[in-house]
Amino acid sequence: MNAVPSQLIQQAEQLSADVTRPIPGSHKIHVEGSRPDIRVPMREIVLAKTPTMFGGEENAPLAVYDTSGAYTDANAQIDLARGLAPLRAEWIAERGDTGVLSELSSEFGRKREHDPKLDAVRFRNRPMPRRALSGANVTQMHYARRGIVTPEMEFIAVRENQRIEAIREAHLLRQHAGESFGANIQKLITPEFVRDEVARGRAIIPNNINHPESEPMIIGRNFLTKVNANIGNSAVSSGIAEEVEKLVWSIRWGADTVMDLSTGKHIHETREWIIRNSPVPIGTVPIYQALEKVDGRAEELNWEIFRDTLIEQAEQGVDYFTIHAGVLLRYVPLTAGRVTGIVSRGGSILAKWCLAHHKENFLYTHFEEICEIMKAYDVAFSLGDGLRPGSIADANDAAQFGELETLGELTKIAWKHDVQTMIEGPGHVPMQLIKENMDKQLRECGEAPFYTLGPLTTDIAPGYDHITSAIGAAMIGWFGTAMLCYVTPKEHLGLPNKHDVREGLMAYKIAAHAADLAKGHPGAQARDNAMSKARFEFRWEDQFNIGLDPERAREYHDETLPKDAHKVAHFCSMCGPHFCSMKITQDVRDYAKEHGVDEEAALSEGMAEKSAEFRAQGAQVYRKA
Ligand code: IRN
Ligand code: FE2
Repeated sequence: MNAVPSQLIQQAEQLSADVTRPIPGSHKIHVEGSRPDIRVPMREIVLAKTPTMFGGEENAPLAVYDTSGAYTDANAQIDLARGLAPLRAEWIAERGDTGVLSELSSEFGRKREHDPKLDAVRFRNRPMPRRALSGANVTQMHYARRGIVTPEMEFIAVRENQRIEAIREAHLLRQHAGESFGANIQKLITPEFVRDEVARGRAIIPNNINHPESEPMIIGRNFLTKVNANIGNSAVSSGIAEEVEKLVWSIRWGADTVMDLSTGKHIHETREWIIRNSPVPIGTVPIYQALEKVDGRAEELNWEIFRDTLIEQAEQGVDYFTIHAGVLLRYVPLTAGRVTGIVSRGGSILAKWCLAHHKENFLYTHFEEICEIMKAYDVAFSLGDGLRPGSIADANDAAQFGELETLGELTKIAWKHDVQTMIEGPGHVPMQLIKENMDKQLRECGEAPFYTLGPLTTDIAPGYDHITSAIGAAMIGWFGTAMLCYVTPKEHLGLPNKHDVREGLMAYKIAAHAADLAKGHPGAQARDNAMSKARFEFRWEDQFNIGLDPERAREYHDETLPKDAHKVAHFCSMCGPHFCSMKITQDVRDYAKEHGVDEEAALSEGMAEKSAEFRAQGAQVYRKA
């Protein structure tokens, strides 16, 4: 084991104030479940009153889903070298089906390659690493299938609903606005519904028993659409400190899970720091570390090295593994005629191995043994799309769909072991071919959750691939994809920095939320309604704070109207004071009240007046979006 320089550790002990600054206009709240240790985090946005003749009408605070963990909680004491509080430790221990690793014999018959005692830092909050007792299966799917509702499932039900008041508020607004949208808004998510979805494999709860610091979340198409952010160092950049910062930065902007794709130095230590300080599930691609262990020579990989890597990472607490077990020897020649060949890192490593040995992919031939490891820690599968298209020209071809069929076959094997499974998807796909991907995935993989990378809907915009791909992500999310893997503006160009991570996440939060609205997820509409109402009532502060990025919204408003007085003004610089459509509508309503006419009549009268005013000024009016 190579030692980690102490200055790397010291840097990692502090976070810059930049990543932990408070999120404006809101504070963290916790909603209690049926027992006091189920405390579901949400962010409550405090709203101003609606101005009325008698001083104002209250607007109920808005509770929104929050992924940022303790980092935005004013009361939390964060010490990175101690690690986050292990909030699930009790739930895991009380099930009585796991034991402390150091007291168990090694069931997987290997000598421990990584001795935790050698770790440079021991995280004081971390409970002793555990594993399932011999013969036990500790997956949430296993509990679900036996009818057990776990505290994790209840936590998720509360979290997905975003508080009962928000739902009621949405219902009221719906009555107000007519029945045209949000038909499902009254449907509440219950713990029993969560259990049922997990039992039938339509949703997964990625939470390794060795990551008790995580706040339970669910990935499935009948729940809020989730977003994943990729971080991780490479041989040419980043240390441990930067990776912990990227984690905290990602969850601040709404990442529901984070994947550590490190391939550089100190992979084990970097991952340890990330997991111990992460309130969201962490995913990895274990073949990357296995490849490091054979100095980058793919043909020297073998099952034993891979298995030991899986166990090492499972003991650390990785919540889901990307496993490229569908890259079969016979599919590799199908990529020969492609414009961009194989673009998946993991896929290309395994294709190289298969060709070098002229043997079947060892992840495929050892799949049941992998399942045995997964169920001893409750690590979920993210079955990798090693043959995804890397260009518009290659979309939906024989190699891609052949692999998808194999992933369907593997899903059934994983389910036989009650191992939670999701399926990775493309890539680059033009809009007219996206639906076919979703339909085929649901059919082949028995409705296991789909987790897609975009897809990018065109190849011609390097520098803007967060946009080319968010278009595809919104579509496929609407069709039923459960989690969207973000793409940053640096895609195809370089390793993303903090700015890129924020831009990528915003694009994907928009795509995910647009999909939730279209699907009528309970609670999604409430935030839009609150925003629309604030906008109509010129509550500028509220408009900034309800948004996905309050800081950006305020900054843009400040550019032209920086004064405090402007934050209550009944116009903005887009149309100016005389041409604001919302202001005009309000004038029309006042006019109607004053003159005792109905709104429609007032509207035509009012508009005629405004049109005269407009012609008199000869100004140019920009249409508002
Ligand atoms: C998601 C869907 N398809 C691929 N992904 C992600 O792409 C995967 O989860 C991982 O984070 C990243 C790189 O995977 P490859 O290139 O090794 O397949
Ligand atoms: Fe690409």
